[in-house]
Amino acid sequence: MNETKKNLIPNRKWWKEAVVYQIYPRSFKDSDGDGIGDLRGIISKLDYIKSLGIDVVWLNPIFASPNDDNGYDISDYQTIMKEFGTMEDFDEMLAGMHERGIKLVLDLVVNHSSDEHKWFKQSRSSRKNPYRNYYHWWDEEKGKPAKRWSFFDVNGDAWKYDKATKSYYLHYFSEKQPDLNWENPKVREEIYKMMRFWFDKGIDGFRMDVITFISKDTTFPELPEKYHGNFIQYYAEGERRHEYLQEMNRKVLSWYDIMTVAEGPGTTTENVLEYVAEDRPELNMAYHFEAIDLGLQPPERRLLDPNGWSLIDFKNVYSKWDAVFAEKGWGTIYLGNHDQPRMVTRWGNDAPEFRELSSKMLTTFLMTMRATPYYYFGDELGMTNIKFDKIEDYRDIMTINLHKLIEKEGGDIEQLIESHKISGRDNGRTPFQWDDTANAGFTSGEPWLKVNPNYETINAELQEIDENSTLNYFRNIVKYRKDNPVLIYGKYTLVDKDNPNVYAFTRELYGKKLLVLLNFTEKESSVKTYLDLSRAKFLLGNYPNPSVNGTLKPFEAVILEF
Ligand code: TEU
Repeated sequence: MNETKKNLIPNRKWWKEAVVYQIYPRSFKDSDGDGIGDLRGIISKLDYIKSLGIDVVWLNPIFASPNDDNGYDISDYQTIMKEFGTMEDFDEMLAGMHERGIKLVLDLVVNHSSDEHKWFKQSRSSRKNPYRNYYHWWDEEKGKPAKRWSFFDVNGDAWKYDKATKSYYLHYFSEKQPDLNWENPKVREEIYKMMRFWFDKGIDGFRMDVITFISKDTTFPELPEKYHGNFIQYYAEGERRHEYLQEMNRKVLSWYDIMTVAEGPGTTTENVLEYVAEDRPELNMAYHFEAIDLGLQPPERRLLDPNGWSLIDFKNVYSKWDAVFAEKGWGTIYLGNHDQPRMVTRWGNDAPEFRELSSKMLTTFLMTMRATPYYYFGDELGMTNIKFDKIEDYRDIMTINLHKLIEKEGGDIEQLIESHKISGRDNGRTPFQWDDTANAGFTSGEPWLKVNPNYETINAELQEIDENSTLNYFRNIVKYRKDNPVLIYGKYTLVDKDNPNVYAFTRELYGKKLLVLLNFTEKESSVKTYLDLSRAKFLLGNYPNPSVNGTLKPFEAVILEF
């Protein structure tokens, strides 16, 4: 597309045109042999990251933490986690990214802190302490507080009794992750000050952890009936959430050229624009769970019903989410992250004959939708779930504590273990597979989480030299997206919507029309496009001999132009 036409596109923004690459620092590259990835490890791989063609790196939390939840429990927001390195390492890493034209987004975890944060230590020390009000306390004289569900608690209880002051404190996540009290203006000011510290250092944005949960009704009433069975929705509907985000925007975000993305559990197509419409203004983007949770019943336990979803549901969800942003706001798209299993195992097929094909097909999906793609490190290699069959192999507090909880309930442990082979979070956290040397070249020590034994055949080194590898496919399609604004801004239209096997859609912009065909099954499948395919030009696909007649080979992906 020529520059004049490009200039006609309204509301262009760098973060709409970006491909975000998410790195889980603990598992990317270890530089000092302690078995834990670190910032110097990332520095040593900056040229690899650059070679992918991505624009933005999002790093999971890198701040001081006792690591009850791998850094999502922060004890000091302005210090680097000791396992990850020092502030000098951070500065060098940021400069190295910027030199290469890569932006850096950090994780903002401010719904809760660690119980080892100095604020909480003060807060729990006495009812009269000036920091008392930084967290949510319920004094025992008031009786037992109304039930709040915790994601990670061994009893599922978000209230923890603290003997020192004879009160309960609130923790939606683990008991080492007490929820901060956003109703207290001092807490908000502390957070804004900390955010400015990082922006002044030059970072390019924040991914905001469970930011939808920050506002709470501090009278803590019984959970209203309509939320029974869906407490996530309740947590995400705190009355003052938008007031806080608008204040944050006014006082911090609007002063910098940065991007923001809400982790948005509980966001729906009905309310997402309240977070991301330009005229609010609050945040730039949000990511939802409606698609990624398909088949998980209930989502907070990640028990999988393999027949609990169909491709039709999947298409409906993505189409509905595309439509929301027709006039305002902007979407996100992802199929994997550190809270999710590996994309190819969950949404494709990780058997040897289909792994590469289905990885490439899913990558094609992510790179051709009208939304900013968030691509999870290792998916470019087609890394697969490790599928632990015993609880002892897990390191994730979520799986470990769910195991304890279900055991206490006398529930079905077998179902948990089997489901978590597909849905467990540690599947997406195994070390990056660099080469076929010991520990996949990730560490010279003992890795903190087992390396997937398939590293001998699935690794970056082998894929570098194979022009048809999933790695090189990813590089090509990233470049292709960036060179073709129709894939970024073009109108999306679902085609053959009732087709149970093929996801087909068109993208159109200023006279250019692309048709994307994705076979989500291991069978040959046909699609009715109502377009004259004989006129189409083949642009890109995952087979050397692409199908151009509407009948697709197993997991085939093709992009055609009209
Ligand atoms: O995740 C929030 C969280 O629990 C989501 O995974 C979601 O609410 C759930 O899957 C519903 O299906 C964030 C981080 O991404 C995660 O790693 C942390 O453990 C958690 O917050 C606590 O900080």
